[in-house]
Amino acid sequence: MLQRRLFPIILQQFYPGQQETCLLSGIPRALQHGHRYAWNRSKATAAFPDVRERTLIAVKPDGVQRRLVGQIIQRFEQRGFKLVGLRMLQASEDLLSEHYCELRKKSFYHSLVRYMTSGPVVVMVWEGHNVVQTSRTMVGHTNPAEALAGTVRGDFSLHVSRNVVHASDSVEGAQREIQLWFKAQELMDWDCCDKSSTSEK
Ligand code: IDP
Ligand code: MG
Repeated sequence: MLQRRLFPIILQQFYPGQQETCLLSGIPRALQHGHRYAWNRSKATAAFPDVRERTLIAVKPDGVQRRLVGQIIQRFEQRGFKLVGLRMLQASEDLLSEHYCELRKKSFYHSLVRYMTSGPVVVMVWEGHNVVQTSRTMVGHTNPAEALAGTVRGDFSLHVSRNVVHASDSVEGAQREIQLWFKAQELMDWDCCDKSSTSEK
């Protein structure tokens, strides 16, 4: 009974059906969606802490140019995450301005967009337990000079303006970015035959 009531809530969490814009990015989520959002979220996450948590990982143009796509995919596969979406594309300035909407006022914003449009990117959606936080750790500090060895940025890059890879920084951010880069039908639902070996669930 409880599960029947919670599943639609969870589906709404992960597939809200509407592409959000950044126009509301300065406003707290609970206010954007009303109190029900906050209530639903806390109920849903309490019952199913990480059901189908997904994140957006992108190999940036420098990573593609340097033929690092395979090694980056391998790290996420090796860790036990499940690949549910993959696209190679030349990103437009419009898409990047949505993707990096929080950085539009930064001094480096225009050079960031130039860098991100300088060649194709490979964008992926990965799924699994705590994938957002774990992938941030795997990717490493924004500035490669501070990134630890063993992280993607710590192993493959030198400078903050060429840091090889993007990873969403929160569950909400991941949902927004996934909707920006992928249509719902481009994401694959499939069962990993080894899922009981990588997680209890
Ligand atoms: P993140 O990629 O680790 O989440 P953000 O602060 O969200 O870091 O910045 C987005 C991207 O903007 C960085 O990955 C990097 O490519 C670029 N960036 C951030 N800070 C600088 C900077 O000081 N100079 C140049 N580029 C920067
Ligand atoms: Mg970021």
